[in-house]
Amino acid sequence: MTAPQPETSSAVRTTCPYCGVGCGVLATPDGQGGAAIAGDPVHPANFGRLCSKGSALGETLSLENRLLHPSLDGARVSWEAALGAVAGGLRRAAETHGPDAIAFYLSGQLLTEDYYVANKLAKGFIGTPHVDTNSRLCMSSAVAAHRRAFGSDTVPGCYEDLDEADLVVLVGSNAAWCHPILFRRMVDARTRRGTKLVVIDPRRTQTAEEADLFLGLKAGSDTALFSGLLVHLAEAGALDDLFIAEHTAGFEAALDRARAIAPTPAAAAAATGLPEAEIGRFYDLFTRTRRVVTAFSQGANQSAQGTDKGNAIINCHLATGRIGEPGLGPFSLTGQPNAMGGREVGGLANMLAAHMHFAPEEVDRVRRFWGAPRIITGEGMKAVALFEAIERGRIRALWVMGTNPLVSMPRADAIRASLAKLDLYVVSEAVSDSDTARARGRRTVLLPALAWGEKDGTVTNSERRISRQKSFLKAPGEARPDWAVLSDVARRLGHAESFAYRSAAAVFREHAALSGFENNGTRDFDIGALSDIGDAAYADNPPVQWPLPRRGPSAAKGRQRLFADGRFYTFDQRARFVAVQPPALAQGTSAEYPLILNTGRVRDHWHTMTRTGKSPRLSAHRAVPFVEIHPDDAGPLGIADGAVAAVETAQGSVELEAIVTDGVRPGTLFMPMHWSDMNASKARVGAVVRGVPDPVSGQPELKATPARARALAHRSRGFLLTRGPAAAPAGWWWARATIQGGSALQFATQDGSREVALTMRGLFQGLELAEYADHARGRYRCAVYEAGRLVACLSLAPAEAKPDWEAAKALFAQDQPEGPARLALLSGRVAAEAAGPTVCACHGVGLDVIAGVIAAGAGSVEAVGAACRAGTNCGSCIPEIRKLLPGTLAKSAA
Ligand SMILES: Nc1nc2c(c(=O)[nH]1)N[C@H]1C(S)=C(S)[C@@H](COP(=O)(O)OP(=O)(O)OC[C@H]3O[C@@H](n4cnc5c(=O)[nH]c(N)nc54)[C@H](O)[C@@H]3O)O[C@H]1N2
Ligand SMILES: Nc1nc2c(c(=O)[nH]1)N[C@H]1C(S)=C(S)[C@@H](COP(=O)(O)OP(=O)(O)OC[C@H]3O[C@@H](n4cnc5c(=O)[nH]c(N)nc54)[C@H](O)[C@@H]3O)O[C@H]1N2
Ligand code: SF4
Ligand SMILES: [Mo]
Repeated sequence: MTAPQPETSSAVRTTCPYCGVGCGVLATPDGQGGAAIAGDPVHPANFGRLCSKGSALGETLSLENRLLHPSLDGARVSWEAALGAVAGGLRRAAETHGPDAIAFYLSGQLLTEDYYVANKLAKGFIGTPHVDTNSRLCMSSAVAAHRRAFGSDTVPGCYEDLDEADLVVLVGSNAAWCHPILFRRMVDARTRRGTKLVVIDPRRTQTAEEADLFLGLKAGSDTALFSGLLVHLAEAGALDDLFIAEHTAGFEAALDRARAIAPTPAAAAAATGLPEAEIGRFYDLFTRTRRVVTAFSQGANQSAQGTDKGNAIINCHLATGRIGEPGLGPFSLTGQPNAMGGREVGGLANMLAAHMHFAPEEVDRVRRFWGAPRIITGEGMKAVALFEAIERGRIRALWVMGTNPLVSMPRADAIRASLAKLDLYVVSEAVSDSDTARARGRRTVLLPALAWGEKDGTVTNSERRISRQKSFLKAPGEARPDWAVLSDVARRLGHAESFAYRSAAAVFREHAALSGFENNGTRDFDIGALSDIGDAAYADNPPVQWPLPRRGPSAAKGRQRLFADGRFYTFDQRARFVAVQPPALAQGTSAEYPLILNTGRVRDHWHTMTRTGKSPRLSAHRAVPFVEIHPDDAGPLGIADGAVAAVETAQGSVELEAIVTDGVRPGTLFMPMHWSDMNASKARVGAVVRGVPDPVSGQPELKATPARARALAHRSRGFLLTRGPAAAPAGWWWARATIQGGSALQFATQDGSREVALTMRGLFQGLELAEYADHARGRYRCAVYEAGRLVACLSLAPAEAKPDWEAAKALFAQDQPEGPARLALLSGRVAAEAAGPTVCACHGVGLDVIAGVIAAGAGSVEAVGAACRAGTNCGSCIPEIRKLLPGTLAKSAA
């Protein structure tokens, strides 16, 4: 008899929970709550590769900071009591104020099954239209642009198009950091077939450093650039007249408008702030190259004119008939792992379900399918309006699921204050300490959700590919899948029959059936072929691309590209050109707020850091919240590189470490969105961002808030490393990061070395303190031992001589450092070889080491890898390594 295989012996095929690339992951559980992580070699998104975030998934699985039990107003309660409080609160809100006093705020990180049930419950059975999602902040302008152009929210192409393009234009996308595995496909295409890369971004990002042509345009001026391109295509005789005549409408009006915005390359140059010669090169490349993919992301979407940016891009593709064929097309890069799934189920306030909206026959169809007499008949409020309605007392019950709006929503301080007006505030979360989970309404219910590795369901990536996320870990504490919790609440509200799901597979079947219901090719989203997938087939379902109808040419096998036949989902099957509005630049800047604050992402953190913040590897690349500022602005303001500066807007203020760089345009600032009140004294992006919504999509402008900056004077700077997270004394500026073997605070303070020495002695009373002090020079270092074990260490210096922490971090990784290491901690001198700031997160290789091997003769990325392993695993740091090589330095300076 053979013993059953232990759980640890086989790898589970699942999908990375981070970005919309949707890489396949092989997770091999270790039987102790952890897992070994590898790329899935057969997944068509990544063919075995993973970026730094995906590779470090194993470091984020620990249960510390997890929400493990339901709670009511801060006290642990049973599921029974929590669900009773939710159902009771929803019922009361509906009875007293009407069902539309209830709102749901969902997330592109929910699985399709969770999303489907939430949407059905709210729109079909509770009868509130106010269901929106963080995808409003992410994809909604792309959705609106698709619908205006194609009549449907369809991404026409696929990843293979990036392999097969001769020109890839990236608009407002830092793909090297945000879609790293797709970016590697683009770079590979360059090596293989000479694909050219154009990057359009007001900031010289890591992606821009890799480009053949970088267009550092003025923030918000993209519509002028692409209007100028449309005019140029017309003048150069590069239009596809047949395609325009047979498959589109509205060309003349769009071209007239483009002529009004940017009649000549010179006009486009003036509007965008770019040299005319660069514009000429771009227009020329685009005109000459048939196989062009124009991929756009948040620099396009997160804009007060985001929908027009999308349509200005799509106009150029329609005008040249460059859509629906291999190697070309407009391509919206989705951000979250299931941004697409959310759109499929209809999670946005302006959708109903399964890519249906609110035409009477659509409402009727969904009503019949769901058996939902109370179904809503029109759009609800979009995120910005929805949260404003809470401030006005219009929304009385809010259920937040899988998102952290107190960090990620614009005007987040105002939102935080308004939550107190809610009669019911429900948060479904995987962690207990997110800013949103720690906030309070009049009645607050926290519901613990299963996290990645525990939950089970499907996600859809940027190329419409549906993949499985599978559970390979035990459900911790009392955490449950969101779809099951929603179904329980539905039952308590009297809808047991319609929510009698026994598994995620059952939910998926219903979702698939709705997509195919009375479809007959009239709706793009159709996965009817999966509507009776069995439990076993669902469990093993390989990644498939929709559409996947029961009948027709792509029946049951999926389709890579749409629109090859030139037929679109408008009533006359013609695509639409859109006459876009002229760009309105630097809106709202004034003498008081003369700068423009741009926001975005760093390579190794994911959003509000509730997961990546747990990984020492991922926390090493960028460990403090920062603001990038141009030397021309920093100089007069007295802001020095590395010092702490305040960034203030009409909405609020943050305090960040300044990086003085000509990578941002003069007059602009850039700060990352990741830090929250969990891990920094004052660095929540949402506190300062204004978020004017795009008039078409309702997506808020997150890349251009009027702002000012100011130097903040501190007496001392330092770091404190501890085994567990330490709290900084009140009044200090600080940021916390996870390090190997503990937690680190970087701080700035008005205290001098004497005061800090006293603080340390107070904090670590009774333990052995080894100290070095030079109070005359404001320096103090201290190592704290408990029975020989190093438990804390601190280094303090005058603010302008901020101590470097790399060496101390390396020593702290040892539990019981020996003599020389103990001395090094105090002397501040590095005993071991200096590594410098981490560049390669996978192998922990620092800048100094890489610079060293380059100085010693390593002349290529490959040679650097051979010499010190940097860049040899996930490759996310290759752009940074390339920048250190002598040849590229010259190129980027040009
Ligand atoms: N490492 C990492 N990767 C991620 C995420 C993460 O949190 N961390 N999040 C995922 C999610 S949800 C998303 S939505 C994607 C986002 O992926 P991206 O859109 O690539 O990332 P962002 O940094 O938000 O913004 C991209 C760029 O837009 C530029 N930009 C600002 N204003 C303008 C403008 O007016 N015009 C143009 N052309 N560009 C402009 C910014 O300078 C920035 O470099 O990343 C996904 N991947
Ligand atoms: N200023 C500025 N603001 C931005 C952006 C920007 O570029 N600039 N980008 C915007 C964009 S594109 C996005 S996508 C958003 C992202 O912003 P958020 O969605 O607010 O950020 P996350 O940190 O991803 O929050 C997801 C939360 O869901 C929890 N979670 C994870 N899995 C599950 C689950 O299965 N169930 C439940 N119930 N919870 C779960 C996580 O613990 C985490 O707290 O931010 C937006 N805000
Ligand atoms: S590119 Fe990185 S973060 Fe995105 S899905 Fe792949 S491994 Fe995950
Ligand atoms: Mo996003």
